[in-house]
Amino acid sequence: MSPKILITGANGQIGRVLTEALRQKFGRENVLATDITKIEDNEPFEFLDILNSQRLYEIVEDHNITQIYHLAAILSASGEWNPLKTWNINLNGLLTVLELVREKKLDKVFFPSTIAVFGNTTPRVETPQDVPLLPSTVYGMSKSSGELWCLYYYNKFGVDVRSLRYPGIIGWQSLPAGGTTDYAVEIYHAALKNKHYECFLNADTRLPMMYMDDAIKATIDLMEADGNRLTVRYGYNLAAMSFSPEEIFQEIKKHIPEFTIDYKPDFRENIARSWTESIDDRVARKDWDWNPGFNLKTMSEDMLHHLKIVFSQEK
Ligand code: AKB
Repeated sequence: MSPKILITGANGQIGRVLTEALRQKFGRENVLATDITKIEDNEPFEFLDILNSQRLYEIVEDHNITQIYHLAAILSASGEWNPLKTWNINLNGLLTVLELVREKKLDKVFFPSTIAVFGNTTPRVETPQDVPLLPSTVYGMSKSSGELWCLYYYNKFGVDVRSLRYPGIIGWQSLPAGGTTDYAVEIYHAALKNKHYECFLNADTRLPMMYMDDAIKATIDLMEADGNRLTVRYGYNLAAMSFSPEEIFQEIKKHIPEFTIDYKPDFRENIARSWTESIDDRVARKDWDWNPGFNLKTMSEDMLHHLKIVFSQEK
């Protein structure tokens, strides 16, 4: 029998693509999108503010939900403008979901963690799975505490919680909002539209990144994996590629030779510097056969191909 899935934050950068992918796999009627705003053609859909626990309980009962992908969160850069609100949404939102999954005995829950859990005491290169976590942003603090809560609910109550530490995610389907890795999506739009990009990070600030297709594959594969094989119930390290703004710029320039760039780092540079450069994801590879499909070259070809189509349809 098909699971009945609820996605929170379904209109976000990952949520939109994940909702579509899950609908392809399990059938549209089995995947309920929820968010605080609505976009067109996203049925079935329910409005949901993740802090409204009563509404969440009602929706889960009304739709006979069996699994939750809990994506609703405020990201690293916007989180710094309103730390207490970010903590409230990110941490209390998660606790509401975990408590509901426990009480209603739902089958599974997915929690997106992030490379933002790492901090200045974390080894920066090929960061291992288990390392000191002293995150510098409230977003990172909320996700690192969230990982601990996931582990607690798994150990104490047997809640089947699964989690990934996403790197920066790059996709053509939508522009991200409020993250530090957003530049790596914006740069493709700017290359095609203006032939110039002003980058808010320094030229050499390397970060772990991943193409959207791989992020969606990783998420669904982890959720579908045999639970007995999983040894990590907080956040799995997950890697595909690492690059700096200058490296992605040079890659795009191979396709658009007239493309130019300026570097004007802002507060997001400090956030990026507090994260790591590259990730050791051997545990994910061993436990549930994780293997990424895209590198910087193949991702750039695919991004530019799709964005050209999208922009030509806008004209
Ligand atoms: C952000 O930049 O805040 C996110 C993330 C790495 O979690 N993309």
